[in-house]
Amino acid sequence: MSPGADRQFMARALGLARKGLTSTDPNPTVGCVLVRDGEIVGEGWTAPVGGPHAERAALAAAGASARGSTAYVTLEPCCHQGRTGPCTVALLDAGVARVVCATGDPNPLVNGAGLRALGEAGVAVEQGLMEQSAHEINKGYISRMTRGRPWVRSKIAASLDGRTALQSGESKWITADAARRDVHRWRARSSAVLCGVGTVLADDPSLNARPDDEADGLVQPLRAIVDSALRTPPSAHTLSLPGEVVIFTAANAAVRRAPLEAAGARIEPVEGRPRCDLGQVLERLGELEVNDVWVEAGATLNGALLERGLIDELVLYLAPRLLGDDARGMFSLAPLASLAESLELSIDDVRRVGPDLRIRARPGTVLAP
Ligand code: AOF
Ligand code: ZN
Repeated sequence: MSPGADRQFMARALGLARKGLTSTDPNPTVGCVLVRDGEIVGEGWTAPVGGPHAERAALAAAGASARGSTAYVTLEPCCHQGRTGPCTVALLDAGVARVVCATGDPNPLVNGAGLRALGEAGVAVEQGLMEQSAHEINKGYISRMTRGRPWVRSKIAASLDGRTALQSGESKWITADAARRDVHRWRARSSAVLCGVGTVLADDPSLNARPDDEADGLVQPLRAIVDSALRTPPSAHTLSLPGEVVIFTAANAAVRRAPLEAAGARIEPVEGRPRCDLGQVLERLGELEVNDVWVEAGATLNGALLERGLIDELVLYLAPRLLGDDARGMFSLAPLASLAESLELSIDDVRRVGPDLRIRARPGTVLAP
Protein backbone atom coordinates (compact mmCIF):
# COMPACT_ATOMS: atom_id res chain seq x y z
CA MET A 1 0.00 0.00 0.00
CA SER A 2 1.36 3.43 -0.89
CA PRO A 3 2.02 5.91 1.92
CA GLY A 4 -0.67 8.16 0.43
CA ALA A 5 -3.26 5.38 0.58
CA ASP A 6 -2.20 4.52 4.14
CA ARG A 7 -2.82 8.14 5.16
CA GLN A 8 -6.14 8.24 3.41
CA PHE A 9 -7.42 5.15 5.23
CA MET A 10 -6.06 6.34 8.57
CA ALA A 11 -7.76 9.71 8.06
CA ARG A 12 -10.99 7.81 7.55
CA ALA A 13 -10.38 5.80 10.72
CA LEU A 14 -9.78 9.05 12.62
CA GLY A 15 -13.09 10.38 11.31
CA LEU A 16 -14.82 7.24 12.59
CA ALA A 17 -13.13 7.62 15.98
CA ARG A 18 -14.54 11.16 16.26
CA LYS A 19 -18.05 9.72 16.03
CA GLY A 20 -17.54 8.24 19.48
CA LEU A 21 -16.38 11.45 21.15
CA THR A 22 -19.53 11.86 23.23
CA SER A 23 -20.43 8.23 23.87
CA THR A 24 -17.48 6.01 24.83
CA ASP A 25 -16.46 7.51 28.17
CA PRO A 26 -14.44 6.38 30.12
CA ASN A 27 -13.07 4.32 27.24
CA PRO A 28 -11.05 5.97 24.50
CA THR A 29 -12.83 6.39 21.19
CA VAL A 30 -11.19 4.47 18.38
CA GLY A 31 -11.82 4.06 14.66
CA CYS A 32 -10.92 1.05 12.53
CA VAL A 33 -10.94 0.57 8.75
CA LEU A 34 -10.23 -2.83 7.15
CA VAL A 35 -8.85 -2.73 3.62
CA ARG A 36 -8.23 -5.59 1.21
CA ASP A 37 -6.88 -5.11 -2.32
CA GLY A 38 -7.34 -1.36 -1.96
CA GLU A 39 -11.04 -1.67 -1.06
CA ILE A 40 -12.64 -0.99 2.31
CA VAL A 41 -14.22 -4.26 3.44
CA GLY A 42 -15.35 -3.19 6.91
CA GLU A 43 -15.16 -0.30 9.32
CA GLY A 44 -16.35 0.66 12.76
CA TRP A 45 -15.78 2.65 15.89
CA THR A 46 -15.94 2.05 19.63
CA ALA A 47 -19.37 1.30 21.07
CA PRO A 48 -20.44 2.66 24.47
CA VAL A 49 -18.83 0.95 27.46
CA GLY A 50 -19.26 -2.80 27.50
CA GLY A 51 -19.94 -2.90 23.75
CA PRO A 52 -17.58 -3.94 20.97
CA HIS A 53 -14.36 -2.09 20.37
CA ALA A 54 -13.70 -0.49 16.98
CA GLU A 55 -11.80 -3.53 15.67
CA ARG A 56 -14.60 -5.97 16.48
CA ALA A 57 -17.19 -3.67 14.93
CA ALA A 58 -15.11 -3.49 11.72
CA LEU A 59 -14.45 -7.25 11.72
CA ALA A 60 -18.16 -7.96 12.13
CA ALA A 61 -18.89 -5.74 9.13
CA ALA A 62 -16.18 -7.39 7.00
CA GLY A 63 -16.99 -11.02 7.79
CA ALA A 64 -14.81 -13.41 5.77
CA SER A 65 -13.39 -10.52 3.70
CA ALA A 66 -11.20 -9.56 6.65
CA ARG A 67 -8.79 -12.40 5.80
CA GLY A 68 -5.54 -10.98 4.45
CA SER A 69 -6.66 -7.38 5.01
CA THR A 70 -4.87 -4.40 6.53
CA ALA A 71 -6.45 -2.90 9.67
CA TYR A 72 -6.04 0.86 10.13
CA VAL A 73 -6.68 1.53 13.80
CA THR A 74 -6.35 4.89 15.55
CA LEU A 75 -5.19 3.29 18.83
CA GLU A 76 -3.13 0.19 19.49
CA PRO A 77 -5.45 -2.84 19.70
CA CYS A 78 -6.02 -4.10 23.23
CA CYS A 79 -4.63 -7.45 24.31
CA HIS A 80 -6.33 -7.85 27.66
CA GLN A 81 -9.64 -9.09 28.91
CA GLY A 82 -11.66 -6.09 30.05
CA ARG A 83 -15.41 -5.79 29.80
CA THR A 84 -14.77 -7.19 26.29
CA GLY A 85 -12.22 -9.70 24.98
CA PRO A 86 -8.84 -8.77 23.50
CA CYS A 87 -8.98 -7.22 20.03
CA THR A 88 -5.60 -8.77 19.18
CA VAL A 89 -7.20 -12.23 19.36
CA ALA A 90 -10.14 -11.14 17.20
CA LEU A 91 -7.76 -9.67 14.58
CA LEU A 92 -5.66 -12.85 14.53
CA ASP A 93 -8.70 -15.15 14.36
CA ALA A 94 -9.98 -13.17 11.40
CA GLY A 95 -6.66 -13.54 9.58
CA VAL A 96 -5.79 -9.84 9.36
CA ALA A 97 -2.33 -9.59 7.72
CA ARG A 98 -1.21 -6.11 8.66
CA VAL A 99 -2.09 -3.64 11.42
CA VAL A 100 -1.29 0.07 11.12
CA CYS A 101 -2.05 2.03 14.26
CA ALA A 102 -1.73 5.75 14.84
CA THR A 103 -0.69 5.70 18.46
CA GLY A 104 -0.04 3.32 21.33
CA ASP A 105 -2.54 2.59 24.10
CA PRO A 106 -0.96 3.93 27.33
CA ASN A 107 -3.20 1.70 29.45
CA PRO A 108 -0.62 -0.23 31.54
CA LEU A 109 -2.50 -3.41 30.59
CA VAL A 110 -1.66 -2.74 26.93
CA ASN A 111 1.19 -0.25 26.49
CA GLY A 112 2.93 -1.93 23.53
CA ALA A 113 1.89 -5.48 24.37
CA GLY A 114 -0.96 -5.35 21.84
CA LEU A 115 1.31 -4.67 18.88
CA ARG A 116 3.92 -7.07 20.23
CA ALA A 117 1.40 -9.92 20.39
CA LEU A 118 0.33 -9.23 16.83
CA GLY A 119 3.92 -9.00 15.60
CA GLU A 120 4.89 -12.24 17.31
CA ALA A 121 1.98 -13.97 15.61
CA GLY A 122 3.34 -12.92 12.23
CA VAL A 123 1.20 -9.84 11.54
CA ALA A 124 3.03 -6.87 9.97
CA VAL A 125 2.69 -3.99 12.45
CA GLU A 126 3.35 -0.26 12.22
CA GLN A 127 2.73 2.59 14.64
CA GLY A 128 2.86 6.38 14.39
CA LEU A 129 0.91 7.26 11.26
CA MET A 130 -1.00 10.54 11.96
CA GLU A 131 -0.18 10.15 15.61
CA GLN A 132 -0.86 13.76 16.58
CA SER A 133 -4.46 13.66 15.35
CA ALA A 134 -5.01 10.41 17.21
CA HIS A 135 -3.63 12.01 20.38
CA GLU A 136 -5.91 15.01 20.04
CA ILE A 137 -8.99 12.77 19.94
CA ASN A 138 -8.10 10.92 23.15
CA LYS A 139 -6.15 13.60 25.01
CA GLY A 140 -8.18 13.08 28.16
CA TYR A 141 -7.83 9.31 28.20
CA ILE A 142 -4.09 9.56 27.52
CA SER A 143 -3.74 12.12 30.31
CA ARG A 144 -5.55 9.91 32.80
CA MET A 145 -3.48 6.87 31.85
CA THR A 146 -0.11 8.62 31.87
CA ARG A 147 -0.56 11.29 34.60
CA GLY A 148 -3.36 9.83 36.71
CA ARG A 149 -5.40 12.96 36.21
CA PRO A 150 -7.71 14.33 33.54
CA TRP A 151 -6.92 16.77 30.77
CA VAL A 152 -8.21 20.13 31.99
CA ARG A 153 -9.75 22.67 29.62
CA SER A 154 -10.91 25.94 31.06
CA LYS A 155 -13.56 27.78 29.11
CA ILE A 156 -13.90 31.51 29.53
CA ALA A 157 -16.38 33.77 27.76
CA ALA A 158 -15.28 37.40 27.79
CA SER A 159 -15.44 40.71 26.04
CA LEU A 160 -12.65 41.65 23.68
CA ASP A 161 -11.07 43.56 26.56
CA GLY A 162 -10.94 40.34 28.57
CA ARG A 163 -13.83 41.00 30.95
CA THR A 164 -16.13 38.18 32.00
CA ALA A 165 -18.83 40.05 33.92
CA LEU A 166 -19.85 43.48 35.06
CA GLN A 167 -18.85 44.56 38.56
CA SER A 168 -22.43 43.62 39.57
CA GLY A 169 -21.79 40.07 38.44
CA GLU A 170 -24.05 40.31 35.40
CA SER A 171 -22.59 38.09 32.70
CA LYS A 172 -25.52 36.76 30.65
CA TRP A 173 -24.93 36.81 27.70
CA ILE A 174 -21.55 38.16 26.67
CA THR A 175 -21.00 35.80 23.75
CA ALA A 176 -23.56 34.88 21.09
CA ASP A 177 -25.58 31.78 20.32
CA ALA A 178 -22.97 30.05 18.18
CA ALA A 179 -20.41 30.18 21.00
CA ARG A 180 -22.96 28.80 23.44
CA ARG A 181 -23.69 25.92 21.08
CA ASP A 182 -19.96 25.29 20.74
CA VAL A 183 -19.68 25.18 24.54
CA HIS A 184 -22.40 22.53 24.73
CA ARG A 185 -20.55 20.41 22.19
CA TRP A 186 -17.43 20.66 24.37
CA ARG A 187 -19.42 19.81 27.48
CA ALA A 188 -20.84 16.78 25.67
CA ARG A 189 -17.42 15.42 24.82
CA SER A 190 -16.04 16.04 28.31
CA SER A 191 -16.20 13.53 31.14
CA ALA A 192 -16.90 16.22 33.72
CA VAL A 193 -17.96 19.85 33.90
CA LEU A 194 -16.44 21.62 36.87
CA CYS A 195 -17.19 24.95 38.51
CA GLY A 196 -16.70 26.64 41.84
CA VAL A 197 -19.35 27.29 44.44
CA GLY A 198 -19.22 31.00 43.55
CA THR A 199 -20.65 30.22 40.14
CA VAL A 200 -23.32 27.97 41.67
CA LEU A 201 -24.37 30.74 44.07
CA ALA A 202 -24.28 33.48 41.43
CA ASP A 203 -25.72 31.74 38.36
CA ASP A 204 -27.34 28.48 39.56
CA PRO A 205 -26.14 26.71 36.38
CA SER A 206 -27.35 23.34 35.08
CA LEU A 207 -23.80 22.20 34.14
CA ASN A 208 -25.19 19.52 31.82
CA ALA A 209 -24.61 19.12 28.09
CA ARG A 210 -27.37 20.16 25.73
CA PRO A 211 -25.81 19.89 22.27
CA ASP A 212 -28.28 20.67 19.47
CA ASP A 213 -26.89 17.90 17.32
CA GLU A 214 -27.31 15.42 20.16
CA ALA A 215 -25.55 12.23 19.22
CA ASP A 216 -27.00 8.82 20.03
CA GLY A 217 -25.83 7.50 23.35
CA LEU A 218 -24.59 10.82 24.70
CA VAL A 219 -22.93 10.17 28.04
CA GLN A 220 -23.73 13.19 30.20
CA PRO A 221 -20.65 14.62 31.90
CA LEU A 222 -20.26 14.25 35.62
CA ARG A 223 -21.02 17.60 37.28
CA ALA A 224 -18.38 18.66 39.77
CA ILE A 225 -18.37 21.59 42.18
CA VAL A 226 -15.40 22.79 44.20
CA ASP A 227 -16.97 24.00 47.41
CA SER A 228 -14.45 24.25 50.26
CA ALA A 229 -16.97 25.26 52.93
CA LEU A 230 -20.03 23.35 51.59
CA ARG A 231 -22.03 26.43 50.72
CA THR A 232 -23.89 24.81 47.81
CA PRO A 233 -27.61 25.12 48.52
CA PRO A 234 -29.42 21.76 48.45
CA SER A 235 -31.93 23.52 46.19
CA ALA A 236 -29.28 24.18 43.49
CA HIS A 237 -30.72 23.54 40.02
CA THR A 238 -27.90 21.20 39.00
CA LEU A 239 -28.83 18.82 41.86
CA SER A 240 -32.35 18.45 40.51
CA LEU A 241 -31.19 17.17 37.11
CA PRO A 242 -30.59 13.52 36.24
CA GLY A 243 -27.00 12.31 36.55
CA GLU A 244 -24.29 12.55 39.14
CA VAL A 245 -23.07 15.63 40.99
CA VAL A 246 -19.87 15.48 43.02
CA ILE A 247 -19.04 18.20 45.51
CA PHE A 248 -15.40 18.50 46.58
CA THR A 249 -15.02 20.04 49.97
CA ALA A 250 -12.46 20.75 52.65
CA ALA A 251 -15.23 21.03 55.27
CA ASN A 252 -17.00 17.90 56.21
CA ALA A 253 -19.57 19.07 58.73
CA ALA A 254 -22.45 16.60 58.87
CA VAL A 255 -24.99 19.39 59.23
CA ARG A 256 -24.06 20.71 55.82
CA ARG A 257 -23.29 17.38 54.27
CA ALA A 258 -26.53 15.53 55.05
CA PRO A 259 -28.97 17.83 53.20
CA LEU A 260 -26.72 17.87 50.13
CA GLU A 261 -26.51 14.09 50.14
CA ALA A 262 -30.27 13.94 50.55
CA ALA A 263 -30.50 16.13 47.45
CA GLY A 264 -28.45 13.52 45.56
CA ALA A 265 -24.93 14.97 45.73
CA ARG A 266 -21.90 12.84 46.36
CA ILE A 267 -19.59 14.58 48.80
CA GLU A 268 -15.86 14.06 48.29
CA PRO A 269 -13.73 15.42 51.13
CA VAL A 270 -10.26 16.56 50.09
CA GLU A 271 -7.46 18.12 52.06
CA GLY A 272 -6.77 21.83 52.22
CA ARG A 273 -7.46 24.69 54.59
CA PRO A 274 -9.22 26.91 53.93
CA ARG A 275 -9.46 25.99 50.27
CA CYS A 276 -9.65 22.56 48.65
CA ASP A 277 -6.34 21.19 47.41
CA LEU A 278 -7.03 21.36 43.68
CA GLY A 279 -4.35 18.82 42.82
CA GLN A 280 -6.24 16.33 44.98
CA VAL A 281 -9.51 17.26 43.32
CA LEU A 282 -8.05 16.37 39.93
CA GLU A 283 -6.44 13.21 41.21
CA ARG A 284 -9.75 12.10 42.65
CA LEU A 285 -11.47 12.89 39.35
CA GLY A 286 -8.87 10.69 37.66
CA GLU A 287 -9.72 7.88 40.08
CA LEU A 288 -13.37 8.36 39.15
CA GLU A 289 -12.29 7.63 35.53
CA VAL A 290 -12.78 11.20 34.38
CA ASN A 291 -10.75 11.71 31.20
CA ASP A 292 -11.38 15.37 30.44
CA VAL A 293 -12.61 18.16 32.64
CA TRP A 294 -14.34 21.19 31.18
CA VAL A 295 -13.97 24.04 33.68
CA GLU A 296 -16.52 26.85 33.67
CA ALA A 297 -15.39 28.87 36.62
CA GLY A 298 -14.99 32.43 37.79
CA ALA A 299 -11.76 34.29 38.38
CA THR A 300 -11.09 32.77 41.81
CA LEU A 301 -11.09 29.09 40.84
CA ASN A 302 -9.55 29.80 37.45
CA GLY A 303 -6.76 31.83 39.06
CA ALA A 304 -6.07 29.10 41.62
CA LEU A 305 -5.99 26.38 38.96
CA LEU A 306 -3.75 28.46 36.72
CA GLU A 307 -1.32 29.33 39.50
CA ARG A 308 -0.99 25.67 40.37
CA GLY A 309 -0.29 24.76 36.76
CA LEU A 310 -3.42 22.62 36.59
CA ILE A 311 -4.99 24.10 33.47
CA ASP A 312 -3.82 22.25 30.37
CA GLU A 313 -5.73 24.29 27.85
CA LEU A 314 -7.69 27.52 27.71
CA VAL A 315 -10.70 27.83 25.44
CA LEU A 316 -11.46 31.53 25.26
CA TYR A 317 -14.53 32.95 23.57
CA LEU A 318 -14.10 36.66 22.95
CA ALA A 319 -17.13 38.73 22.03
CA PRO A 320 -16.74 41.92 19.95
CA ARG A 321 -17.76 44.24 22.77
CA LEU A 322 -15.97 46.16 25.50
CA LEU A 323 -16.88 46.18 29.18
CA GLY A 324 -14.23 48.51 30.57
CA ASP A 325 -11.81 48.48 33.47
CA ASP A 326 -14.36 48.12 36.24
CA ALA A 327 -15.69 44.85 34.90
CA ARG A 328 -14.33 41.54 36.19
CA GLY A 329 -11.27 39.82 34.76
CA MET A 330 -10.54 36.19 33.96
CA PHE A 331 -8.04 35.15 36.63
CA SER A 332 -7.40 36.28 40.19
CA LEU A 333 -3.63 36.07 40.44
CA ALA A 334 -1.05 37.38 42.85
CA PRO A 335 0.22 40.73 41.54
CA LEU A 336 3.28 40.47 39.31
CA ALA A 337 6.36 42.53 40.06
CA SER A 338 7.51 42.52 36.48
CA LEU A 339 6.47 41.40 33.05
CA ALA A 340 9.11 38.72 33.22
CA GLU A 341 6.85 36.92 35.73
CA SER A 342 3.89 36.82 33.37
CA LEU A 343 2.49 33.52 32.26
CA GLU A 344 3.20 32.79 28.64
CA LEU A 345 0.74 30.94 26.47
CA SER A 346 1.07 29.26 23.15
CA ILE A 347 -1.88 29.64 20.84
CA ASP A 348 -2.95 26.42 19.12
CA ASP A 349 -6.00 27.56 17.24
CA VAL A 350 -7.95 30.72 16.46
CA ARG A 351 -11.29 30.76 14.72
CA ARG A 352 -14.51 32.70 14.45
CA VAL A 353 -17.55 31.17 16.07
CA GLY A 354 -20.49 33.23 14.86
CA PRO A 355 -19.65 36.86 15.66
CA ASP A 356 -17.19 35.83 18.38
CA LEU A 357 -13.57 34.65 18.36
CA ARG A 358 -12.47 31.34 19.84
CA ILE A 359 -8.88 30.99 20.92
CA ARG A 360 -7.41 27.72 22.15
CA ALA A 361 -4.17 28.24 24.04
CA ARG A 362 -1.90 26.30 26.36
CA PRO A 363 -0.09 27.75 29.36
CA GLY A 364 3.64 27.40 28.89
CA THR A 365 5.12 27.77 32.34
CA VAL A 366 3.93 27.23 35.88
CA LEU A 367 3.68 30.34 38.05
CA ALA A 368 3.90 28.84 41.51
CA PRO A 369 4.65 25.38 42.93
C1 AOF B 1 -9.26 -1.20 21.47
N1 AOF B 1 -10.23 -0.69 20.69
O1 AOF B 1 -12.04 0.59 20.37
C2 AOF B 1 -10.96 0.70 22.46
C3 AOF B 1 -9.88 0.21 23.25
O2 AOF B 1 -13.44 -2.89 29.19
P1 AOF B 1 -13.11 -2.97 27.74
O3 AOF B 1 -13.01 -4.38 27.24
O4 AOF B 1 -14.04 -2.14 26.88
O5 AOF B 1 -11.63 -2.40 27.56
C4 AOF B 1 -11.33 -1.06 27.82
C5 AOF B 1 -9.90 -0.79 27.46
O6 AOF B 1 -9.68 -1.12 26.08
C6 AOF B 1 -9.50 0.67 27.57
O7 AOF B 1 -9.06 1.00 28.86
C7 AOF B 1 -8.39 0.75 26.56
O8 AOF B 1 -7.18 0.18 27.06
C8 AOF B 1 -8.88 -0.15 25.45
N2 AOF B 1 -9.69 0.63 24.51
N3 AOF B 1 -9.04 -0.70 22.71
O9 AOF B 1 -8.56 -2.12 21.07
C9 AOF B 1 -11.11 0.22 21.13
N4 AOF B 1 -11.82 1.63 22.95
ZN1 ZN C 1 -9.95 -3.78 22.06
